[in-house]
Amino acid sequence: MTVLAAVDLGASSGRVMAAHVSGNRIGLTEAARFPNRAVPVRGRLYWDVLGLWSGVLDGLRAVAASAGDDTAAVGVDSWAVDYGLLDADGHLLANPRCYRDPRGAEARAEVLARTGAEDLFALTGVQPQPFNTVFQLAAETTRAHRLLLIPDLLGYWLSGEAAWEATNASTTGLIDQATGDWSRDLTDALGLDLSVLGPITPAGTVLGPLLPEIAEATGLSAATEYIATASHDTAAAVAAVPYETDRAAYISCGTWSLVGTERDTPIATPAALDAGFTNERGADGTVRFLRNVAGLWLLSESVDTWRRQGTDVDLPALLDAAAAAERLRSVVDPDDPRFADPGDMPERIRAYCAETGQPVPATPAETAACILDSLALAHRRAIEALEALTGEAVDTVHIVGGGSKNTLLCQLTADATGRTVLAGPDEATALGNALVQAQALGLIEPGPEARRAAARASAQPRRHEPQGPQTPWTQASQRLLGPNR
Ligand code: ADP
Ligand code: LRH
Repeated sequence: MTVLAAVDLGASSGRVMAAHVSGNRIGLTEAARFPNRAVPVRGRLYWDVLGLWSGVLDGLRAVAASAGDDTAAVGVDSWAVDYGLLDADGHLLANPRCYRDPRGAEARAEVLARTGAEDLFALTGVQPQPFNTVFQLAAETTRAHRLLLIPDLLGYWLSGEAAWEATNASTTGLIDQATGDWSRDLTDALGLDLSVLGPITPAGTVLGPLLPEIAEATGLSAATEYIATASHDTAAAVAAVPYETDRAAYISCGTWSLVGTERDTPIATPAALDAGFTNERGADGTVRFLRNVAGLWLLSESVDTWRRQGTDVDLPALLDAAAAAERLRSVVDPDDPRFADPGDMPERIRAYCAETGQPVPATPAETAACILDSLALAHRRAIEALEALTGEAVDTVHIVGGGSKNTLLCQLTADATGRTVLAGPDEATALGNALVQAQALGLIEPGPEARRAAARASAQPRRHEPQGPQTPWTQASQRLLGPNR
């Protein structure tokens, strides 16, 4: 049986999965998992990319130990927008900055003052969020030879080949959506050095075998290929959605909730800009029209805070207690900028509730209930905006990623949206990463339809039907979020 190693680096954890391909079905086994978190130093926020690299090598060793020469290929995906800069000899110049680092917001204001938000959105199709690569790069002073997005950086270390994979490149805010290539007009206008970027590589390109020293260090065969898979984690997750109808939306739910659909053409209108939507590229060049909702970040930061303060919190027990708590007692807008930085999330939630005249969540259970009710409302807001902007009705919502294991959030999303929720796969990103690799090797037929059939064959989603009246959700939504937010 052919095995593919799918390396998936999320903002909260990295994992290496062994993907066993049999016919058009892929089964995943976890070879390694390691925590990931941004590291603050002197007011800056970095990723420990070398710690992640060590975790990846450990994981590849574990794949080699179990699958040996059956391992045909390796592919890496990660969160979007962040990058490492290399010198002319190919060495890393500094630790990559985390997208939550404060520098992007200031540069964003300066760039938008020059380009205008609507014009920049019309050019790139990318929602001007402070963390976009374009704003981070505008804040850089370092002179570099090359810029590689995180998965391309790890791919370079594994294979020796530099690539600029298309799905992740599409998140940078540096691409002209009309041509699909880096926008020279934009980089010239902003004084950015286009020479640090290279040709865009389509998802599913075989870059070549692993470097001999990597094969030796991991025990993988020297014939193992490195594949530029759909390297944006959200693109990989969307590539693994087990669609049952063509009126379905997805929520790729982990640190973020990415709520959207796949389309043939972008929507880069002022209305889409105002509603917070972005146009990213899918594995087959489709448009992933989606909105970033803050996601389970609020919960994971809360759990970290309680642990730092000496209260050990068990996630399943916390979710049971949140399920038993009163619904919609207090709600927050998860996308309020005050929740974007790492820190004491429960305190910020208490302050928000006090300011808005709502009961202040006192216990972890009440806080978790507030977060999950609020996320369900934010999911509803995004689905409604999606329908309004696309003119297409959504009857089913697929929740994929780690958040699909949160049965309470899935049920609340069904209740709040009034739509069927299909939950899973929870490792959709690794599955999509492996599906794109399998197609690149000809193990699965090419094209989106064959991949969707393989995604369906590989996943058994859990069904949540909406329960209870819609009215409390509608009222909470209007009260707090406003009709169009
Ligand atoms: P990322 O890729 O952004 O790091 P994941 O897709 O791995 O995120 O999802 C991580 C989130 O999934 C966690 O923050 C947690 O809230 C949720 N999660 C993980 N395991 C479980 C579980 N067993 N039950 C409920 N939620 C879970
Ligand atoms: C999710 C994700 C998302 C981006 C964000 C920076 O992990 O890739 O799609 O917007 O990280």
